[in-house]
Amino acid sequence: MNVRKLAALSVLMWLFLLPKQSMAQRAGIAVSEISSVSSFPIVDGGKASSIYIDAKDAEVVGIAATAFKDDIQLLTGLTSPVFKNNTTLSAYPIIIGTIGQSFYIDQLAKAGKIDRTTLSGKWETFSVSVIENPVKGVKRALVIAGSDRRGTAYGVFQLSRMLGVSPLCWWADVKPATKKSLYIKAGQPLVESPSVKYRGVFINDEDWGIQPWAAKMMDTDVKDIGPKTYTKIFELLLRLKANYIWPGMHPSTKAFYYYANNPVMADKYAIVLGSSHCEPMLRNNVFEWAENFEHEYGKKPGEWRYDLNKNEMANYWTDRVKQAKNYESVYTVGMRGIHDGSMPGPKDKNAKVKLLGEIITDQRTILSKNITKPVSTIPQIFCPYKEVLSLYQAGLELPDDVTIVWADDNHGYIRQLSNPEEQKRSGGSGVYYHISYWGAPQDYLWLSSISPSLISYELTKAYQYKADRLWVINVGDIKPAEMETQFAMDLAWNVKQWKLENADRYAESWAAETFGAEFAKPIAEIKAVYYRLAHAAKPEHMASVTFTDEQAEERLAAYEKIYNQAKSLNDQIPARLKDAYFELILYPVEGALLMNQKILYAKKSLALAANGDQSALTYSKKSKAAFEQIQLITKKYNEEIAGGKWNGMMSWKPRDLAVFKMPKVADSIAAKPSGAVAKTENKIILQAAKYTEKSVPKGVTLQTLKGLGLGGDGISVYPFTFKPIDEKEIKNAAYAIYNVDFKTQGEHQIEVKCLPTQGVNNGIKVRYAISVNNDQPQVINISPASENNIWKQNVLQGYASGLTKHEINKTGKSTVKIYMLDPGLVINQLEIQ
Ligand code: REL
Repeated sequence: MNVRKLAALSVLMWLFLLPKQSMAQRAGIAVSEISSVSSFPIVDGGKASSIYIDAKDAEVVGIAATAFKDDIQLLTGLTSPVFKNNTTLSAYPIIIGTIGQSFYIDQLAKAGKIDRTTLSGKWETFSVSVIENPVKGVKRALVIAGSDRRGTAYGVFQLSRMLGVSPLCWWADVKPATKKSLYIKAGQPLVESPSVKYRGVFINDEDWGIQPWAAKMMDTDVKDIGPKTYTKIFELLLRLKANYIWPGMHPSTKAFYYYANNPVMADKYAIVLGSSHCEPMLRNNVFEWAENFEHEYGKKPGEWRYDLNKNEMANYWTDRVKQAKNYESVYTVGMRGIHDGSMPGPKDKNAKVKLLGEIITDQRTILSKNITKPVSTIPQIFCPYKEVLSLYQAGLELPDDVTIVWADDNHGYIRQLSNPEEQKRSGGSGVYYHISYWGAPQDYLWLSSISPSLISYELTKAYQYKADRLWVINVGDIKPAEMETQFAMDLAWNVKQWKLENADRYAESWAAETFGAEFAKPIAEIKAVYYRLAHAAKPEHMASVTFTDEQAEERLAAYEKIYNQAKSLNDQIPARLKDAYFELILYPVEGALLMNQKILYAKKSLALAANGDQSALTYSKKSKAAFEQIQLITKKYNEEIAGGKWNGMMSWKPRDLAVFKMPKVADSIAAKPSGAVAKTENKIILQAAKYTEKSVPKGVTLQTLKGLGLGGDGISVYPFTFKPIDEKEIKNAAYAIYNVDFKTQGEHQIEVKCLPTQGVNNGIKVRYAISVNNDQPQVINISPASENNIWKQNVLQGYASGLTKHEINKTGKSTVKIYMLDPGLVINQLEIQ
C-alpha cells in the first residue's frame, strides 16, 4: 500500500474511531468481570489489588476501606491488603481518601489528576475514577475521593454496591454471587452528592422487634440496643448513603447516651446524632428524666414543667450539650411531654405558645454558651408533630435558622409544608415521615406496606416545597421495612431518580439489584399487588376496614395469586439468597395473605352460619388455620432463617392488639336462617386514569401515577407548586373527562375516591370540582379540617372521597368532568350510582 493510500486510510480510520472514542470517554466508569486494555483490576488472575488510605484521614475512611476489603472477599474470596502508612503505592492501587485529609488525594489534586473543584468545599460529595499513570511508579489507579469524611465513605460503599454487594447484605442476608475477576472500566468519573442534606432513620416502637432481638443476639451484655447493634445500624446507614439517626427511645430501651460507646461509635461511623420530636436537646426523657434522674443527679427530678422547673430542666439539657458538643449532632428544640404527649404547662393556648417560644430561646442560649460556634450555625430542628403543629400555627416565633421538620399524619400524608414566606427561612425545612407507626387510629408495626409510589409522591412534593434540609424516616425496627427504607434513602440521595412518574418501577430495579435481573420482573409484579392491596387496608388494619363480599373474594384471590407466585419463585431463587427472599418477600406476602384470610374467613363464617349454611364451619377452620400459620412462619423467621440470626426480631402481635388475636368465628349453625341476603351493588366504577379526554393549562401536566392509591393508579397535576385554582376560575384548571353510560334518568350520585392527602400549606385545601354534562361545577374539599373520625377512616381505607348528586335527564352517554383545583390532589376512582 502506498503512503498516500495509507494516509487516506488512517484518516478514515481516525474519522471512524473518533465518535466511538469520544463516546467511550463520555460513558461513565462501569463494573465488568472481563478485563480490557484500560480497565482497572480490582481482582485479576487470582489476586486482589491493595487498598491505600492515609492514617491521618477520618476513622470512617478506615472503616469504609476495611468494609470494602471484606466486600471484595465476599465477592471473590480474595483479600485486598489495606495499607495505612503512606507506603509506596503498588502498580495498580485502590486509593481511598478525603481531600485535605489524605496525602494521596491531595497529591493527585495537586498534580491535576483529580479535579479539586468537584470536591473542595462540597457537602458529602465523592468521585470515583480510574486514573492512568497518576504518580510515578503507578500504572493505573482506582481513586475514591471524598469532599469530606462521609463523602469518601459513600464513594466506597457506592462502589461496593456497583460491584454487587447490596446495602442490605448483612441486614437482610443478601449474599452476593461470587466472581472470579472484577474490573472497573475506565470512563468519566462517577461524581455524586446528595439532594437532601441530613437523611436518616428513626428507630421507633422497638419493644417487639429490634430491642428484644438486640438484647438476645447482639448486645447480650447489657441486654439492650447497645453499641454492637448501633454499629451495625451505622454501617447500614453508610451503605444507604444516609447520615442521620433518631435512636430508639421507648421505655424498653435505655437512653442512647446511657451507653458511653454509643456516641463514640456514631462518631467513628460519622453518623450525625439527633433525637426525636419529643426529646429536646438529645435527652431521652422516658429514661433519663423519669427513670434515671436520681442515679445521675442524686435526687428525684421535679416536675416536667418548664414554667415551674426551669433551672433543673435547663441544667439537664446543658449537661447533654456538654457531653455531645464534640460529636456531630442536630439538636431538636422545643418541648413536649416526657414521652409522646403534649407539653404540660399552661392550659391557655397563647400562654403555651409563649412558653414554647421561651423554651426555644433558652435552649439556644444553652447551645451558644456551650458550643463555640454562632448559634445560627449549630444545626437545630423544630418538629411540629401532632398537637405541636397547632401551636406553630397559632403564632410560635421560631428563630430563622431553625429547620422546620414538617411531619406526616403518621400514615404517610404530610400535613403541611413551607409556604413562600417560610421557604425564605435560612434554616429551611425537612420532613419526618412514617413507614411504621404506633398510635391512633391504628398502629402498623408488623409488616411494611407503604409503597415507593406513595413515599415518592409525598417526599417529592416536600422537596418541591424546599424541604431539602433533613428527612427522617420512622422505620420501626428496620426489619421488615428494609426495601422501603432503602427506597427512601435512595430518594433522599437523588430525588430526581425516583420521581412520582417512575417510582412504581423501583421494586423492579431493587429486585434486580437484590436478587438478580432474572427475578426482577416477577418480584416487582408481586410487590405491586402487595402494595395495592395493602393500600386499601394494611394487614394491621384489616379488622377496621369493611369489604363487600365481592371485594373480599377479589382481595383473597389476588393475595393467593401473589403468594403462589412468590412461593414458586422461591424454588428458583439460588440457595445463597433463600434467607433474604424469605425476609424480604415471602414472609410479608404470606403474612399479609394469612391476616386477610384470618379476618375475612372469620367474617364469612359468621355470615354463613347466620344463614344456616353448613359451609360456615369450613371457613371457621380456614380462619383458625391462617391464625396458626402466622405463628408458624414467624417462628421460622425468628428461629430458622439465617441459622436463627433474627431471633426476637419478628413479632406477629406487636402490642398484643385485638387484630392479631383469633377473631370470633362461627362454631354452630343457626337453626333458623336470618334470611339476610348479600346485597349486590349496582355501581359503575371508573379508574380515574382511564379518562377519555383531558385539558391541561400551560405550565402543568396531568400525570398518571402508577401504583399510587386505591386500585393502583391515580391522576395528579404536576408540578406540585402550581397555584391553587380559585373557585371563580375553575375554567382555568386542568380537567379530565369521563364518558358515562347512564341507564336511568333522575338523581345519581358520584363518589370520587382520592388519595387522602393534606393541603400543601396551612389554609390550602385539597379540592376537585365536578360537573356532569357541563352543568354548574360542584366544588369538594376532600381533606378533613382536623384529624377527626373522617380522617381516621380515610387513612385506614386508603382514600378520602367526595360525594355529589347529579340530576340526569337523559339515558345513554353523559360526560363527567373532574377539575383538579389544588396541588397534591390525586384522584383514583369514580363510583357512580
Ligand atoms: O411515631 C411517632 O413519632 C410517635 O408516635 C412515637 O414517638 C412514639 O414512640 C409512639 O410511637 C408511641 O409511644
